[in-house]
Formats: sequence, C-alpha cells, structure tokens
Amino acid sequence: MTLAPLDVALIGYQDQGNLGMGYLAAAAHVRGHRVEMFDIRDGVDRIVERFEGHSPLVIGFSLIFQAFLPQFRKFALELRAAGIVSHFTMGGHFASLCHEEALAHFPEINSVVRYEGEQTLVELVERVKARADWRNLDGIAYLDAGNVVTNPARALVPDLDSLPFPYRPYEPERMGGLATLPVLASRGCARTCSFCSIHTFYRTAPGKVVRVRKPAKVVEEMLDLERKYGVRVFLFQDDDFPLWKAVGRRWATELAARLHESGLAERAIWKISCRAEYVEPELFAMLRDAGLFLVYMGIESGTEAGLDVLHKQISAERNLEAIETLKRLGIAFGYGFMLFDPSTTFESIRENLHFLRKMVGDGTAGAVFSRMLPYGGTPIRDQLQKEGRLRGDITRPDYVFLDPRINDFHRQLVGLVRPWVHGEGLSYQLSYVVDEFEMICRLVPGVTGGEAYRASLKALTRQSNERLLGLVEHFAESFAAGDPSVPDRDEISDYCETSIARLREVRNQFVAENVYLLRDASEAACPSGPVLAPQVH
Ligand code: B12
Ligand code: SF4
Repeated sequence: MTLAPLDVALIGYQDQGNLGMGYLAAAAHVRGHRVEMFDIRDGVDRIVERFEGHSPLVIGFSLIFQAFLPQFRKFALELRAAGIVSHFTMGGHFASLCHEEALAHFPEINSVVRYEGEQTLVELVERVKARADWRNLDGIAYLDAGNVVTNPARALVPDLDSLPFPYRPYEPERMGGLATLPVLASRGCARTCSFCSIHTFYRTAPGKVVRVRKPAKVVEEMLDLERKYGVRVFLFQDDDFPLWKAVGRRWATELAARLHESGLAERAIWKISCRAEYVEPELFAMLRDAGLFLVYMGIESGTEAGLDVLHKQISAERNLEAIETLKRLGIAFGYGFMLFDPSTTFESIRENLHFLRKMVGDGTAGAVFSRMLPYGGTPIRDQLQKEGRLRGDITRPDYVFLDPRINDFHRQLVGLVRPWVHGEGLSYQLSYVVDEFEMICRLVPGVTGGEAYRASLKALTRQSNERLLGLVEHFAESFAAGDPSVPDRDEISDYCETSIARLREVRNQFVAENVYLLRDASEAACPSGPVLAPQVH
C-alpha cells in the first residue's frame, strides 16, 4: 500500500526514545500533518527508501548534542545528493543558543528553529505546504545572502498540558526484561549552573522558565504507556524534577496520591533527576513508596571552590547528606561528577577523590567522573573565552587549565581510566547492573538469592572503585612530584576485563536462578510477547 507523502520527517538520535522529536511529531499530527521520525543511524539510503519517492515538505534535524553538527550536515548533503528537495530545518539546544555558529557551520540548511519548537514547526510546515513565505515566522533564523537573519524568539509553551502526548511509534527499551520509556513532568530549571545550557535555553526565550504539568495528566500519560506498551519503568527526563520548596512538595504529594489511587505505585517504578537539596527523608520516603527507585543528581564537585566555579549553589556537605539519605531509604542513585573543571589543581583532585570515596567507597554505585566541557550557550564558555582559555571547536569544545601540568596529567589520565569511565566501561556496567537489580527487587516479588547477589555486586563495586580512585590518587601524586612513570595500561585493561567477566558471571547466575519469575514479569509487562532479562554480554 502506498501512503500519502510525508509532510515532515524528523531525523535525530533515538536512544531511549527522543522526547523532543516525539513532542514535535505529536504537535504536527494533531494539526493533520503526516510525520515520521527516523534515527540518523539508519543511514541515508534506508531513510530515503521510506520516503517512497517523495521528498517530505520539511525535514527537521534534532541536534541533541553539538558535537554531531558536522555529521548532521554531511547527512543533509547526502540527502540532497539523493534528490531530496525538502525544506531543511534544525532545532535543539545548540542550534537555538548558537544559531549563528550553527548556520555558519551548516550553511546549506534553510532555517533553524530556536527554542521549544512545537508551534514554530507546525507553522513552518503549513507555510511550506501553502507555498507561502516562511521567512517572517517567529522563532526561526536563516541565512540571507550570507547574513544571519534572526526573527523574534517564540514564547515558551505556557501550559505543557495543552500539548498532545509525545508520538512513540517504537518498542520501549528494556532493563531486566522490563519495558522502560521516558516521560516529562516539567520543563525548565530555576538554577544557573555555569556549565549548563538548560537554564540559558529556557531563560533566553520569552515566557515562564519552569513549567510543571498537572499530576493527573502525568499519571494519565503513564497509564496510557502502561496500557499500550506494558511500561513498568518510567524515566522522568525533567531537567530538575519539580520538588522545589513548599509548592514542589505539594505537587509531589499529589503525584504520589494519584499514583497510589491508579494502582501504578504498586505496578510501576520511576526514576528522576533533581538537585540534592530537595532530598529530605520524609519527602523521599513518600516518593519511594509511590515507586521512586532511582535518583540522578548532578553532584559535580566535592570542593567548595569547584562548586563555586560551576555555580552549583550548594555545599559539598549538603550533596553528601542527600546521598546518605538515599542510601538509608534504599533508593538507588546515579550522579554526575566533574573531577576536572577550569579551577582544577592537584589539591582539588585530591579533595575530590576523598569526596568520591565518602560517596561511593562503600560500593553502592560505580565511581565515575568526567571533565567539564564548555558547551555553546553556557556562561562558563563565555567566561573562558574572556580569559583567553577557550580551545577546541564545535565538536570538541575545550579549555586550558591554569596549572599547565594539569593539561598533561588529564591527557594521560583519560587514556588510563577509559576502561572504567567510557560509556560501556566497568563503572557504568556495575551501576547498570545495580540499578537493574533494584528494579527487579521492586517489581518482581519472590526472587531467590537476592541478598547474596546484592552483597556480591556491592563487593565488586567497592573493589573496582577503590582500584580506580587509588590509581588516580597515586598517579596524581607522583605526577605532581615530577615522577614521569605512568601506570601500566595493560594491567588496568586486564583488571577491568576480568571484573566485567566476573560481573557477567554473577549477574547471569542470578538471572538463571530466577528465570521463570523474570520471564513471567516480563510477559505480564509486555503485551506483544515475553522478553527475558537479557544476558550481560
Ligand atoms: C534525555 C536526555 C538524554 C537521553 C536521551 C536522548 C534523546 N535521544 O533524546 C540520553 C541519556 C540517551 C542522552 C544522551 C546524551 N546526552 Co543528553 N540529554 C537529555 C536531556 C536530559 C533531556 C532531553 C529531552 O528529552 N528534553 C525534552 C524535550 C521536549 O526537549 P528538547 O529535546 O530540547 O526538544 C525541544 C527543543 O529543543 C526543540 N527541538 C529539538 N529538536 C528539534 C528539531 C526540530 C526540527 C525542531 C523544529 C525543534 C527541535 O523542540 C523540542 C520540543 O519543544 C537533555 C537536557 C534537556 N533539557 O534537553 C540532555 C542533553 C540534551 N544531553 C546532552 C548531552 C551532552 C548528551 C550526551 C552527549 C552525553 C554523553 N556524553 O554521552 C549524549 C548524546 C546522545 C546522543 N546520541 O544524542 C546535553 C547537550 C549539550 C549540548 N549543548 O550539546 C544536554 C542539553 C544536557 C546538558 N546540558 O548537558 N541524553
Ligand atoms: S545543571 Fe541541573 S540544576 Fe544546574 S542549571 Fe542545569 S538543570 Fe539546573
């Protein structure tokens, strides 16, 4: 059967379901437009094939990460070479905040849609469809004879509940065999961390920065996802889950009450990201009883100087207190931590390692850390530029440290700790398996061997963390003292590989012991057939 040609094709990364594209597609659908979403990794040929001989009116690129800009441009040029004549547009944080740079590096694009794109995309498609002039639309920028034209920014969506639920034409990803999908309860963040593009994105556009959905609508969407896809694990992707002050507590109390009323509190679990100062024992005990199982926090630094440079507006002690509270309440946690920021010294590295030991030395989560990167549109990037310390380019925004020895130290350390802290490194695998176990404990009653498994995971994580943190500490000390020797890379790789093999063994044994229970839970969760907890490979 040949379908009508597409009005809009949205192209981007679809990991964990891309909510930005889902919201855009839904907004265009309700206005009667034919929209499909494509993962850029499908490649030009497969995507063009799915256009069935017709160029869509508009192709919208969703640039979630600025480093992908050259890849998106190459992709667009290949589409053109394949005869696609659509209007090309692009949106996302970088495109919105640095539209001039985006247009300079991708001059073939017809327009950029800035900030929240639902309304602007719909109007753009309608103009293109009617062969009307789109150049005077609010919310866009474009090149006119090489000059950037920036139209007035469009106001943020005032009422998030006025938006249709995101379009999700895909199978949910699975953890422990259980279906998971992302949801949003709010957009925006009231804080002003110097390295973050989220607050600048929402503050630069006119309108209220933080907007929160009604708990009833959030639960309605969750029930809808449970019914359609058997979702048991909801990942809230809010920039900062709305728990701030009395108003946040009231909102959370209503959400919890509605989750209990609907029965979801007993059938489903959920994860949030939030600031550490919201983590109060009573509030979080209530949220845990309504299904909260995992909290991600941007801890970022264990030194007051680092927290200051990053403008986190919180103390290291308060961050630790939040972690301790979560541990006591039995809620799993993940965190972001920037061992390297523009203020880094050997002394701050030492203090940060001490902090990480306090936080995860007991093996409750894998030790992870990164280097702060100066993304486009962030205050710290502007500051570094003023100081003449900004380096790199769009794909690799970077800066130099004040102590030049840290530049060399960082470069060497990155190679050494890669087996732990790259995307599939040991620390992340440990945390993944710990989170998966927490999910299983909450959703699959009656598993056997759980306590022994938990103890093994904790012991493996503790050993790994100690090895990693010890390595960084010794290397930093000897490097600072002028010792040129570097730890043995092969030994490190062997250690991480052996630990991953051991983790796999322990995990697969637990799965094998509980195979029927897990299969039943997965079958109940998935209307389209059972999916067993995958083995760790
Ligand atoms: C969920 C999330 C993820 C998820 C899911 C990603 C996905 N496929 O959607 C995962 C965990 C996979 C992820 C991974 C990464 N992420 Co991420 N992620 C987020 C997060 C927290 C929420 C995204 C979201 O759903 N927002 C809600 C929707 C509704 O908003 P939106 O995406 O902005 O879309 C709206 C507008 O931007 C606009 N728009 C967007 N695209 C388009 C396209 C068109 C055509 C139009 C018209 C409009 C438009 O309209 C949308 C609707 O209003 C954001 C922070 C944030 N607030 O956006 C970071 C964020 C986008 N991630 C970020 C980063 C760095 C990454 C990683 C590179 C991390 C890493 N080191 O691996 C990877 C890259 C992965 C990839 N392959 O793309 C950065 C990007 C920084 C930058 N300036 O480039 C952000 C901004 C967080 C931050 N401040 O550090 N991420
Ligand atoms: S890092 Fe988190 S708390 Fe800070 S501004 Fe960004 S979203 Fe808000």
